[in-house]
Amino acid sequence: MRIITLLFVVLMFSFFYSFGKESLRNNIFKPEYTGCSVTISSFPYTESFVSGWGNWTEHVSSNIWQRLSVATPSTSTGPSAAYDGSYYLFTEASSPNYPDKLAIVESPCFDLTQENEANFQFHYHMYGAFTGTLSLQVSISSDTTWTTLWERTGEQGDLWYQANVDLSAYIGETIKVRFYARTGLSYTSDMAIDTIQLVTTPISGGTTCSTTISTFPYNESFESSWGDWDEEVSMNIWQRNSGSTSSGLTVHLLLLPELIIFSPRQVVQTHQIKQPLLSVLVLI
Ligand SMILES: [Ca+2]
Repeated sequence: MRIITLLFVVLMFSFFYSFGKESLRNNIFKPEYTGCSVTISSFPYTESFVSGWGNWTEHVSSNIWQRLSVATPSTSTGPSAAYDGSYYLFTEASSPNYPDKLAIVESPCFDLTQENEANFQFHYHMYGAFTGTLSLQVSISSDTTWTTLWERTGEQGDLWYQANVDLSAYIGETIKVRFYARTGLSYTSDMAIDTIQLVTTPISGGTTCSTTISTFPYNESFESSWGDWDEEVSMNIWQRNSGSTSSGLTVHLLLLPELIIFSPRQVVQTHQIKQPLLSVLVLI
């Protein structure tokens, strides 16, 4: 009987200890709505963190999101420089900020009540063997619910990528967005963001048809030019070439969706990594 009683006490202690830890965790990282201290209603909106954090704020004083102008302190993770200008924000994943530590940085509010179109653009950098997850979430200002609109998990290569997120579903609302990051299993999880924009016009090159092909079969071999293919704005990663590439260690391998090239009717998805071997294009 004593043994049964002892087991019961241990089980109850274990339950309340776990519950307490989870409750504490939820309190610390409670995703509550924090109001609109600043509301942006003039577009296009741009923030490159040139002179500070702009109107972006870290949500829970976790001090994981940091503003930096040089390479992140740890090797083999994080960018070596900003995408634009000198400064960017990144998750400092060095101890004690891993594993699985939550870091949130929130935008000001954006008034979309007078707009007919809205696209959110940003550059992100996720380099490191144990890179965690970076999400972009949105909330209507009168709501406490956050909806994930974009998400990447794991290493994406030592590159800055551009993400374009359609906010047309939020036309007529005042919204706030936030970057919701979870660090990975080690310090090699420095995830960075830079050059954030909210534009109320169609995204250049991505959503409009500069040329429409209506005669088939269609063929493009890039012999004399790019044809009617365009690289997405400011990427400058795709290049037209003959012969071998200048480096034998750079290849393109399909791994995750990343809009790089737009044709009149097709989108090419590609992912660039540092390991050599293979080059694949997939049309969807
Ligand atoms: Ca910048």
